[in-house]
Parts: sequence; structure tokens; C-alpha cells
Amino acid sequence: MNLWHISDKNVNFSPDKLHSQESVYTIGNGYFCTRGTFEEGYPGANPATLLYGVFDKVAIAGEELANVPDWLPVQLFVNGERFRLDRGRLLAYQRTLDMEHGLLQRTIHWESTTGIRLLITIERFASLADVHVGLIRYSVTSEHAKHDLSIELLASFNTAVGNSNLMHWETVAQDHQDSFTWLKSVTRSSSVELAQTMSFVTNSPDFTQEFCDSDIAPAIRFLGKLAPRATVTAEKIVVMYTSRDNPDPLAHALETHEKVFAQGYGAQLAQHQQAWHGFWQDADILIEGDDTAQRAVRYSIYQLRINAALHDPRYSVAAKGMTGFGYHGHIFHDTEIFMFPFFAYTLPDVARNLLIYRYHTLPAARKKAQQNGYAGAQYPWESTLSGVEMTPSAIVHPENGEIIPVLNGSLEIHISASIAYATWQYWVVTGDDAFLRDYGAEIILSTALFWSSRVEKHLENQSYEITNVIGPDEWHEHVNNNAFTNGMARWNLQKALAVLTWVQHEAPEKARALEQQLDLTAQRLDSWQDIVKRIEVPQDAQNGLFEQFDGFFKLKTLDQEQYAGRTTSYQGIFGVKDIQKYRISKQADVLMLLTLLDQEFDLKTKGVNWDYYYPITDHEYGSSLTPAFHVILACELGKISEAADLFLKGCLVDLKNLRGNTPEGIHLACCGAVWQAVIFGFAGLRLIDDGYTTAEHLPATWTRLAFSFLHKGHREYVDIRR
Ligand code: IFM
Repeated sequence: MNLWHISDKNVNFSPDKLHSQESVYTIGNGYFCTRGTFEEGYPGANPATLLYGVFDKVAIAGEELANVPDWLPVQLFVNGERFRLDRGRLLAYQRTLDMEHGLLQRTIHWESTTGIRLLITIERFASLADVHVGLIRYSVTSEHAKHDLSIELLASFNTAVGNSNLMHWETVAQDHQDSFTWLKSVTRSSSVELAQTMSFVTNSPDFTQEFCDSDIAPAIRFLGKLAPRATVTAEKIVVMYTSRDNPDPLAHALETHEKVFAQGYGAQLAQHQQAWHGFWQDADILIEGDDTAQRAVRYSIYQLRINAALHDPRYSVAAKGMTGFGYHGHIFHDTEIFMFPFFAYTLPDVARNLLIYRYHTLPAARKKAQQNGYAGAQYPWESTLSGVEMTPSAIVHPENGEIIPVLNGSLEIHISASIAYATWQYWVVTGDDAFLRDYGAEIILSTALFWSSRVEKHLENQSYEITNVIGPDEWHEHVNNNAFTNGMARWNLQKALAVLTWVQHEAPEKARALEQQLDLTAQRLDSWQDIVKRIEVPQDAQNGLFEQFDGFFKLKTLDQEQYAGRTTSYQGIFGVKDIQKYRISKQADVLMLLTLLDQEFDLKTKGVNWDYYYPITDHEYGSSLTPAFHVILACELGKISEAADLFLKGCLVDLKNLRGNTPEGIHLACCGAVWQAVIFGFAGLRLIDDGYTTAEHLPATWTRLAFSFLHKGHREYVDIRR
């Protein structure tokens, strides 16, 4: 089995399987992603191509990535009969995602209802060399020994696609010129213009070409005869530009298309493969002794890569990237806490852009703080282009259908510290002083300012509290002194003081400007020191056990044994209100604090908290982003078999649709957590002043773990063998 391949040989077309595999077989290049639907179509399919940062308005959720007219369709008719997988007879089938080369391929042996046998091979890719280009090569071989077959191949755009039930695009114009047909569309509310151009050629001179103009499905058609045992191959090339790229996207698309067309499919394929080769040379992780892990880790890296633009700081990586409609393309702490390390250590320019995006949305974060009566910058829980809060006020519970109010936009405030945390990490990993001076310092100081105004001072015991929040464990709302939130707020303030000292030393003028802009008076800085010293982070002074929030220890014990074999989360079982009565966590909360602020806690403290919280966390059906993340702490504590078990849960979240929601898109935070589990967990990588250390914690079957990473511009190589 090729360890670069994800493949299936069985076609299971239950809607759930169909849609989860559409997510799994997504191709992309950071500018766009296209779900793994079939060129020939299938009833109930969810075709989607989402473009980085191309949004349109939607009720309740504010705005969402707008599914563009589908560029995939290629319909095949043999003797007038249409090929589709739900028709005729499937004799053999193989679909493969070749992650090494960024290719999606299918080989299909098909028999039509009239008994004609065909071998159909289809390859598609989203060019990594020119991110505006998508390509399909489509071959049909006749297995009919006696007669010529009459073949029709129809390549089109399909505008009749939406985000579930909502159509975002309106056709503005459509025409063809020279070898190209083109379609111009505009989003209904945000007025983004999109130009898509298409060429379609065959290698059979006897086939005749015809352009079919249409506002709904403009197409290029080939008609011809296929001799017994002969093959016809057709190549579809599509170019996409929007008004976010260029003021005249159509002219630009046509110009690009001419160049690409002149070079041809083969040349495009070669450049694309070279680009993937370059990426994998730096980003691959080699695992020997565990094929499932090897493939899943590559899959996670593949997903992280295809969902992040190399050169566009106007948007970030959404919770589901561009792989599905889940969470509407909104950005959460998933990016900064879970995915970010992969980018910082592997593609630092992307990491920088992710932070520049947060820098550009500082004005909206300041406004949010101000509207809530606070100083500084309060980042939104869900963010899109402008950085305005995009969390919907209510949703339908995905598991039990309850309509539930969503309070996270106002209460899940720890995200501001998460963004500061990623900013600091970026600096530690890359040593990019100019970034810290010009952008990062302002993010860290502005979020610190928010915390200093958000805490409440208690005069009687001279302490500070943060009340009425939701911590990372989102099953408990309106809690006071969530250990994670308070611990990270303290960290944010500490680092702000350190960063200011650094800027004062390195760039005094910039420091003066920041002091003035943010009103960083001596008195204010003293108050920050005071908060750092006195903020409540509930912890037993004797044994080091944190209390997740005030009163958590007094909640009811949940007898988990009673729910063995469940197929839904505890929140799904108890409902949003009642789950709050129980001492159970949706996801890493205290344990996330101990992992992120690794160096602040000793092993004993980590062990005590692990023993308490690990058994009361819903690793099966809570959030997908933490099982793999828990691996880091498990490894540090020498709990390798638990680590291996958690790791597998993370690895298979989407490949096996473990939580039933892969149809809505790939869990990108989980992909990031899988990467972190390997690097910080099993390899134990930690940066130290001017170098790094590793601590080997390989799972039982692993015989080798090798990877490289960038630290302050130097490439370092780690090769652990057993
Ligand atoms: O950000 C996460 C959160 O931590 C858990 N619920 C899903 C969100 C989006 O992935």
C-alpha cells in the first residue's frame, strides 16, 4: 500500500458516506479548494469550490464562503447513454488521493445498461504552481471488441450550486472566444466578481468541437466515434480570478488561460508536481512501523497546506478550511492554538500572514471591547474578513435538534489570549524581530489592555477575578474564574510587559508610539503587574490540582459506564442545560493550559491534573480538536499507550468520519493537533534559547520518526530511530 495514498475501492453511496468522502477527497492549493464530488455528477451530491476569503451574506451567521459555480462537470454519453455511477454496472472502481503529487484520480470499469464496457480514468488537480488554475484529464477506452462507439463529452460550468439551500452567485455575462468559454458571476450581497474561463481539448482530431453558450451551464462539447479498444482523452482547464485579485478579473483570467493553454496539461502537471515536491521536502514527517499513522499524518499536513494561502493576509484558515460548509468559513482559536505551530515551523510566511490578518482586524477587536465597556482589543470568537464578531446568536444543535442560543460570541473570551499566544510563539520560532516590533507588540499589548479592563478587582482579598465566561470546555456557560481563561490572561499580561521592555530596548521610538497610542502609563503598567500577581487561577495549593472553574468540583459525578457504547456526545444526551450540572469536559481545558504554558508547571502538577481531568473528558464525541492535542501531555507524563490511543482518535476523525460530521468539512484544528502530537508529543521537541531538545516517546510499533523544521531561519533535522 502506498503510504502517500488515501484510496477506496468500494463505492458506498449512502448520503453520509458520499458526503464525508467528498470532504476527504478535497483538492486545493490555498486559493481554492474543491470537494471530491464526481465530474459526471451524482444524485444528492454536494459539489463545492470555495475561494480563500470570498464571502457573501447569510442570515444569522453573518457571512459565509460562497460556493462558486462548479468547474468540475464532464459528462460522458456513450451511444446516447449517460455515464453515471448510479446507472449501469460498476465492474471495478478505485479512487485515489495522491497526496505526494496533489492529484485525485479515479479508475472505473463500467458497463452501460446496454452492455457496453468502458474503462474511464479521470485525474484532477488544483495547481499548486499557479493557484488560479484547475485541471482535469478524462480518458475513455472502449472495451467493445466489434463496433465503433458514438461518444459525447460535455465539459461545463454549473451555476446551479449553492451553500446548502442558498445561491450566492448571479450570472452577469457568458460567452466564448477563441478556444475558451467564459462565465462572469457576481455575489448577490458582497458584490465580489468572479471570472471563470474554460478550455476543453481532445487528442482525437476526428472529434468535433462545439461551444454551447448558456447562463446556467455554459459548455464545450466533443462528438466523435471511438474504435474498438481505442482511447479518447480530453483535457479541461479552468482559470479563476475574482475582483479581490484584480479589478478586471475576466481580462486577467483570459490572459492567464492563454499562457496555460499554450503550455498544455502536461507542462502544468509537471510544474504542479514540482511545487508539491518542494513542499514535501520540507514538510514531510516520516513514520516507520505504523502505516495508519504515516498516512494520517501526511493527510493532516496535506489538508493544512491546501487550506492556507501563501500570499494573502486578508483572511485566515477557517475551522473547516475550504473543504465544506461547516462553520461558514469562520475563523476560531482553532487557527492560533491548533494549526499555527505547523505553519510557524514549516511555512513561516504563512504563519506571519495569519497574524497580519489578526493585526488588520485590530480595529474591529478594539470596537468590540469598547462596545462591551472594556479597553484594548477583544477579538471575536468567530471572525471573517472584517474581524467583526460573527458568532451566530443561535443554532440548531447538530446532535439532538434543539435550538440553542450561542453565547460564545460574548462569553468565550479566551481567544484574545490565544491570538497573543500565537504571536509570541511566532517570534520565538522565527526570531522575526521586525514583525514583533511592527505588528506583534501591538497585538500582545492591546489584548493585555483588554484583560486588564476585563478583570474585576476584589478589594476584600485584593485579588482579581474574571467572571461570566465560557472556557474551552464549552459545555459550561457563565462560569467564574475559568482556570484556562485566567491563566492565559495572566500570561498575556506578563508577556505584554516583557514585549514592551523589549521594544523599549530595541526600538525606543516605536515603544514611545505604542505607549502613547495605547496609553501605557506607568500607573497602568503597575496595575498589570498587580493583576499578574493576584489574579485567581483556582488551584489547590497542596496538590497542585486546578479547579476548572469556581464550583466545578461540586458538580455531579457522571457515571460514564452507564453510557458505554453511546454514539453521541454527553451534551447531545443531556441537552445544553442539564450537561452543565455535571463534572464532565467537552475538551481539553485545564489540560490545555498545562500544555500551552508547558514550562510553567512541573511534572507533578501535570500528573495530578492529568489523572483528574483525563477520565472526565469526552474524548469520543466532545470536540475533535483535543484528543490528539492531549498526546503532548500524555507523552511528557510517559503515558504512551494512552497517547497512542488518543492519537489514533485524532488521525481518523475525518478519514473514518468518527464523529459523523465530516460531510460538513475537514476538522483542520484536528489536523494541526495531529501534527503537534507527533512533533511535540512523540518527538518531544522543545525550543530552548538558541537551539532545541527532543525527548523520544515513540508508540510501541514505531521504529522511526524523522522530520525537519525551521528555527530562526535554520533548517533542523530530527531522526529518531529505534
Ligand atoms: O473552536 C472550536 C471549539 O473549541 C470547539 N467547538 C468547535 C469550534 C470550531 O472548531
